[in-house]
Amino acid sequence: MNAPARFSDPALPRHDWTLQEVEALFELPFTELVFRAAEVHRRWFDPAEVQMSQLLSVKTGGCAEDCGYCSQSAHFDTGLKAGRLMEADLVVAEAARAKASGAQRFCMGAAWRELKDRDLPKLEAMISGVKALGLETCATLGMLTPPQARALKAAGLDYYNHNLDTGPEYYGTVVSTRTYDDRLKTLAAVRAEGISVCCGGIVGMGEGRADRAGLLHALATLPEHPDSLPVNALVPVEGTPLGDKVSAEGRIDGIEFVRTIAVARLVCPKAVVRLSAGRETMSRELQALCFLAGANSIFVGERLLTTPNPEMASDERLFADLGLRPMGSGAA
Ligand code: SAM
Ligand code: DTB
Ligand code: SF4
Repeated sequence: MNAPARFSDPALPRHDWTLQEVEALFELPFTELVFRAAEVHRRWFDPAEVQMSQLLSVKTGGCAEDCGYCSQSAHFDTGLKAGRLMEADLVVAEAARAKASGAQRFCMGAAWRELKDRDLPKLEAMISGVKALGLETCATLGMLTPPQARALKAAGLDYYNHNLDTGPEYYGTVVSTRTYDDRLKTLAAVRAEGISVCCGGIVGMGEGRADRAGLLHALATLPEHPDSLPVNALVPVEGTPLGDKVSAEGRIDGIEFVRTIAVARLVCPKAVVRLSAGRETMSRELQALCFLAGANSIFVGERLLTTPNPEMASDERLFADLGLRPMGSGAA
């Protein structure tokens, strides 16, 4: 017989989390929550190591979806200039620069509702070219069909990013052009083809703690936990409904952000938890707390997809001051 959950090892992955259990973690005293998360983090990872990914927007703007946070939706006037899908050789040249500056994974993002078969050959060329540089490959291209997922895997795709973004109840407030179920279908197609899953969400969109718990509950009860779990803090973009709302009402409280990271670490103990968008306006101390609470991945480079990210030199100083090093760098 399995031991009741409260007696079992807290570092072992579980898929039977209840929403109430996830909510109860959020309610723990802050230092207790961070301590527990730090303990679990050490069971699976070296806490001095941080994985580094670099993003490139390979197709910018003009997206058919109406995600209320996004600079790239054609539904909002954000002043962003839409572009065409980049040529593969230019993408591979950018990836080579990313590798030279220390990135281990290169993530190609496209502002699409779904991948169209006509664009597959270019994507395949990009993925195989980036892979040939010795980088891990990641793509985020919207919804995929199972045959498309198979083709991307065959081209050398290691990770696919497809976020659930928030709890199921708040989802309809954030986006109306697709459903939670649409997202789950693509995640299942990606998994079925043996591609690693990168799936997380955004906090600070005006959602409540119950929605943050709802997101983490949804991730923790997937048939397999995400391999990468990005926690983005909303980057408010002028002209988007949620960006304008957050600019008026204020950003997410830093302590609550750290709580979200810690709960992510506890409910998906083996996932690489990524401190993702929003670092540009976070203090060094807040980022340090995120690393203590179990974050062990960041995006590097001065741009995310369309918004700014800290300069490489300031991240290098932060790593040096905190005694952190890139994952897999071999240093002791
Ligand atoms: N179109 C694809 C999709 O939506 O899956 C891929 C690109 S989309 C920009 C990837 C993710 O970026 C979104 O799921 C969302 O979590 C994050 N994101 C987009 N805009 C953001 C913002 N302003 N602040 C924080 N995260 C954001
Ligand atoms: C993820 O969760 N965060 C990244 C990546 N996956 C694709 C994207 C962040 C985008 C932030 C807004 C922008 O730069 O446009
Ligand atoms: Fe399009 Fe992705 Fe932006 Fe939504 S988040 S509008 S799907 S690019």
